[in-house]
Order: sequence, then structure tokens, then C-alpha cells
Amino acid sequence: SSSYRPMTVIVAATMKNGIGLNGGLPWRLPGEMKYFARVTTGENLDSEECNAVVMGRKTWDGIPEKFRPLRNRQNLIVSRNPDGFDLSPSVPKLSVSKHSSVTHALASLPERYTRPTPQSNGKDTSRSSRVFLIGGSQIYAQCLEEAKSKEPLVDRILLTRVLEPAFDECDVFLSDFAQQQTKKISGGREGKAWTQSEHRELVDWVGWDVPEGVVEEKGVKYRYEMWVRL
Ligand code: FOL
Repeated sequence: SSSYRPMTVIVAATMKNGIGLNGGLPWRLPGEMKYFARVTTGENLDSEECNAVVMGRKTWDGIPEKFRPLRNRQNLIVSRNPDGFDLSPSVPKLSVSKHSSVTHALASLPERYTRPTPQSNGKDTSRSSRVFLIGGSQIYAQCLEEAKSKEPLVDRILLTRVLEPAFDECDVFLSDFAQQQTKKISGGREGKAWTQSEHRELVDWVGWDVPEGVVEEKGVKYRYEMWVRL
């Protein structure tokens, strides 16, 4: 529905796509959280630029107060009733805004951002001003559904796959994007909309050396993945 710059979903999900429990995350993984913070904050941005994080109201509520708004990022909060809730009074208003939909949030962002130049050989060396969709389940579902259309809101997913334990008690879930079949391929059949990138491509995109393979933290095993739309 747009010509907005596509967003990158960032999410940590179990094998059954569980992402949350009781309004918060089902686990406490400081190293994984550092990855989230480093990727969404970005590096080598122009001094007047920062990345944006788009989130639903419940996700905002789930972020510990001392970390809100997420620092060094533009925080955009989506709610059907933006006037119906208050940001806590201590919140520096400069870096936070409320919006009635994801598309309204995107429309509020400045147009300007550095595209890969011919000199950079098609490689985006700037990594400037990216927009991340950080949840939760309602907003993920809405925007991944949208990704089936011609001009998707989301064209990349940074998925931390939590392998074990199973965290079966999760009460909110990520829609099963990997099952989406949307692309017409030869013979009129449909191909998968999402494909997993090589680890190298994840490293190139974030710009620093992401651990490859299974990471273990506090007895939890997980893996950093990147998925892109075909
Ligand atoms: N994606 C991934 N990969 N992991 C997550 O934990 C995650 N969480 C959310 C969305 N996408 C994710 C939503 N929930 C904070 C807390 C909850 C949250 C997102 C962010 C938070 O406090 N972030 C601080 C981290 C500070 C620290 O512990 O180092 C930040 O500055 O980003």
C-alpha cells in the first residue's frame, strides 16, 4: 500500500513461533538483547540521523521503564487509540511519537536516507536510517500479511530462533511467515515468499561479525537468522 521504505522485522521466536508471555518476553537473554540493541541502533550513521523502531502499544508497555524510549532510536508507537494512553511523564518526548497505524507511522518519517550509490558498487555502505518493526504479535501479523502484496511494508526479517528449551508456555506468537507462498513461479505454481539468507549476508547487512551457529546463553540455545522476500 505504499512507497515507504520497507521495514525490517526483528524478533526472537521459539520453534513454535512463541514470542511472548504475560506481556513480556518469555526469557531473559542479555546477549541476545545486546544484539537487538546494536542492530536496531545501527552504526556509522550521519550525525543528524538515527534509526527508527516501530512498535505496538503493548510492546511499548513491555519494555522496562528505564529503557524507554529505546535510546538513540526514533520510537514510533502504534495504537488504534493513540490519545487513550499516556507515555510515562518522565519520557523525553523528543524521540517518541504516537500513531494510529503503521502506515501513518511510516508516513511521519523523513524521506531522506542514503541509498547505495553507483560508486559503492550496489553495496549499501552507509547503513543509514533503517526502520525496524519490533512487535508485537498483532503488528507483526498485520505487516507480514501485507508483505504478500506488491509493495510490502516488510522485506527482511532478523529472526533469532530460540531452539531450546521449547518455552511452550508462550501466549503470543509470530505468524508462520516461512509458510507463505505468494510468488507466481513458472507453470503458474506458487513459490515461497521468504527465503533464508546465508550467514555471510546477515553479517554484510548488519556490518559486524554476528556469531554463526548455535549460541548458548543461560542454558538457552538460539541462532541468528536473516530472511528476505524473494
Ligand atoms: N528482537 C529480538 N531479537 N530480541 C528481542 O528480545 C526482541 N524484543 C522485542 C522486539 N524484538 C526483539 C520487544 N521487546 C527491550 C525490551 C523488550 C523488548 C525490546 C527491547 C529493551 O529493554 N531494550 C534495550 C536493551 C537494553 C539492554 O539490556 O542492553 C535497548 O536499548 O534496546
